[in-house]
Amino acid sequence: MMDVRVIENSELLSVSDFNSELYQNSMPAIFRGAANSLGCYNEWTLDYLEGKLFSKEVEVNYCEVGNYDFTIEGRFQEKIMPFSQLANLIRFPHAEPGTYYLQAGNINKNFPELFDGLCNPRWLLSSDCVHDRKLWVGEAGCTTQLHYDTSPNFLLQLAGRKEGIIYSPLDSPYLYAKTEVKKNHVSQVDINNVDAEKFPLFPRATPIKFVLEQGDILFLPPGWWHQFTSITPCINVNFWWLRFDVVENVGIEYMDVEALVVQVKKHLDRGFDINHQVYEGDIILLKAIIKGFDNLTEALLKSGANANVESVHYRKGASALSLATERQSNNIVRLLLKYGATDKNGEAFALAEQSGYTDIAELLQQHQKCPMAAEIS
Ligand SMILES: O=C(O)CCC(=O)C(=O)O
Repeated sequence: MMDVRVIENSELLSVSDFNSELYQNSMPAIFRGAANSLGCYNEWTLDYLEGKLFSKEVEVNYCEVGNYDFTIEGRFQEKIMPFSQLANLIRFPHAEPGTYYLQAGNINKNFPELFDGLCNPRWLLSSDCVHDRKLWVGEAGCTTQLHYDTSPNFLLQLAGRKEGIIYSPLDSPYLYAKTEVKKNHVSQVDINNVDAEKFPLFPRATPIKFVLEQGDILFLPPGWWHQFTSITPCINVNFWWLRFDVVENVGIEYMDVEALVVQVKKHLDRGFDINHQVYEGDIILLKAIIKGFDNLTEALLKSGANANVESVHYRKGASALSLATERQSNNIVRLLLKYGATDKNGEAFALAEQSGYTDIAELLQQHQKCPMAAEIS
């Protein structure tokens, strides 16, 4: 059995350490008490939610036996009821044998009453794109079936205690994802009652178990399998978010420009700005240049990235053109010129001359004399 990383003094974890130690290494972690230190969640009890949502009709799942596996027809029933009724079902023992769960309520769409009381986990930058905020309110004993998500997730434990079991994406061959479209992120295995004949490889998977306490935040990178069970009545909010980090994709150097334009467009359609800053503070175009990805640089320029952007991180004030020159990337210099880069104060030209990069110096000089030349050549 492995343990999840627990960060006790999460206020000491900077955004860039979060990025380099956890996000980029696909490493889950619990930030103890981090939701409490945000301040906005201290009131989030059942009474607080009832005050905000009293007579609002909400969709609640009722599950008599087993876990809430949405891929199994009839596993749970959906019931519409005022929130106050759900609150009472959670507060007081009831005659029904099963459990009630307001599961993954879409806050952005259905719960504007809660907007004022929400704030982002500290490691989300404004340039990250939160595309979903979900509300989870249920009794002890509610279990969400083992599955993974494709976006990074912050799960906030706002009331109660919840047990989590997670598995690395590397365990996927042992977790038997369903094969049907739209269900293939859900495991076929009931991990509390494993059918050993049907799932012989399951014992090779390594579970990581932990308990989320009131006030904790769990960071779950994309692709990590997870199943949660409420130990007591629980209130959770989770944030699914995205970063515009096509630059980090494995194998990107082999993709063609048009395929990358499609990827970039997907991010833009989700609300990203083409001049989105990565964690280090520079925009994505500069990162592509530094990494020497000609194809991605072209895709970003084609999609409207600013060819004259200046760095704040790699070398403060350096232009995209100077950074490409420093790296002796003739192709990228040519591309930047084609998409409107200008050599402010002749900095890139001086750099090319000093470093003996005669091809680039010539390109820059030619362009200065005749801006169309770089495009023609
Ligand atoms: O808390 C739960 O029941 C499930 C939460 C979950 O699946 C998630 O945050 O992705």
